[in-house]
Amino acid sequence: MSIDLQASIPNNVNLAEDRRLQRALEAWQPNYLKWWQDLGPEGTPGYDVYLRTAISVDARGWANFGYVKMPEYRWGIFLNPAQESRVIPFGEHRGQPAWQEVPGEYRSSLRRLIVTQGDTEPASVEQQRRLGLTCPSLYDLRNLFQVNVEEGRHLWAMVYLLHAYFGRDGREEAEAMLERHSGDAEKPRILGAFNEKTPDWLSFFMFTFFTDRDGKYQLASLAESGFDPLARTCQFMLTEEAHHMFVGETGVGRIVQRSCEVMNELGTDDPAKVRAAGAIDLPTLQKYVNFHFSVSVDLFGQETSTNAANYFTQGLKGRFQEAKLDDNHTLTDGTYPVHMLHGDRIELEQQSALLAINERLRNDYIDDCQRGVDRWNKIVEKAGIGFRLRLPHRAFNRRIGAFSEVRATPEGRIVSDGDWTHRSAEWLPTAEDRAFVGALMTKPVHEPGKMAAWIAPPARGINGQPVEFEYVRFG
Ligand code: BYC
Ligand code: FE
Ligand code: FE
Repeated sequence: MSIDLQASIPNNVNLAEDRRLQRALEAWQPNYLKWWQDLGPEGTPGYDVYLRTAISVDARGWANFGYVKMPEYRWGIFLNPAQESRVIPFGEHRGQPAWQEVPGEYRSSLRRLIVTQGDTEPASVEQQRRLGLTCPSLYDLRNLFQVNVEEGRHLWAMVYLLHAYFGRDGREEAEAMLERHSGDAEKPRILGAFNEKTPDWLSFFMFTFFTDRDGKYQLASLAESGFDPLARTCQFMLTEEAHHMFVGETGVGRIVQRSCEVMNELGTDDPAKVRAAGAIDLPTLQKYVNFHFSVSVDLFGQETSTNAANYFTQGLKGRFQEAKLDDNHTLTDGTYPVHMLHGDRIELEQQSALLAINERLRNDYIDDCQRGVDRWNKIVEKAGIGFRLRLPHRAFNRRIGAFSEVRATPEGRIVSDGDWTHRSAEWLPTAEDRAFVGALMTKPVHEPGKMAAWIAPPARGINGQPVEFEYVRFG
């Protein structure tokens, strides 16, 4: 299934045959481009970037690599091919034909899910806006821009659904996507993590590891939706998402590797000496893990949620890999163990499986994060260093859900406000830590193949190109 790249809005949904929709999207497009210019990667319109562009949505090779100026990137609307006679896979409508139009009674719920998803995409581009100015290499700069243009396309994916299926209020929601901004006091982005800053490259790699991974799990749940256009849109977005998590995992992994090399060269595990040698000490990396993990687990919502239960029963949002789960896919009885707060103790408690949908997805997510952390620890182990990175307890530093009411250590012990104030500098990046990391990254590295001192080179380049390939030309 190939994409019409020559159309003013590249697509594989026969946009040319729907003049009303085409006009509506063509009216939105200039606003999008203005937003990209104002709040997308700063100072980059003239750059030629070696980018991957989707040209087909089938499994065999959908990507085309070449130099592109980002404002000319082929943003568009790409859905996975329709599955013949697909049925709703879960909930009370299970087994009925998947919806090709929005069911009237679920209109506002669906719109809300699509808006929440869509809002995160431009938010992340805004958060990453200035990182290009301090890139550690051309290879990394190119990866940042690849992530940025794809998040821009993910916004297109949701805006298409709003315009195509939600009439006037869909159009208004599409406009509002470009009016809310990350960290804006008056009109912030919807979800907490997307109003945090991504001020430096360590934060960027942590963000793409932890927060883009929330994207993976949320998109996978929406890819099960009984509303077929949403399911197909999200299925294709997931193919792009994999690269974002690759950038995060290998980015942090290369920093870990460089830190270990410096420790071994100097024969020390003294953080001050590692810092003085221009690398990031492992305890500081741990604090960044603690921060980004905790704001990302918040993105899964409350431990027990009637919203999530309704989305599931109504057939709008499923579970991760729904088809692989061995139950009746309606969850009318069934229980699920949930971490609950009892006074100052955290205990696993059986709850209605239906109410526990968010917690279940959070568990799938945490398991996946743990696998990545294990791979980072392999690097440390191989270097012969005793330190291990760890995910903090899910109760640590929460703002959403039951644990937002208490203070918990990274080990999951509830402590007093006084203890927290006293000790949180051991657990979360301090202003001084952030200043140190920021100061390491004041100058960009633009020489092909060269890396900043705080990060090891990647194992290989992009698309079979060497690491020293000229991934970005500044023109
Ligand atoms: N911040 O019943 P609950 C991505 C609100 S990332 C602020 O648990 P629900 C990407 C909640 O709205 C993926 N508010 O909520 C990554 C509710 O409000 P009301 C993004 C929050 O609905 C990197 C109330 O608290 N996609 O793609 O079950 C780069 C009660 O909570 C937060 C999606 O999120 C929060 N963190 O669950 C680029 C998928 N959490 O009803 C892109 C769509 C909860 O009291 N969204 N609240 O007014 C959803 O499925 C759900 O909205 C959530 C929340 C899972 C987020
Ligand atoms: Fe995305
Ligand atoms: Fe992403």
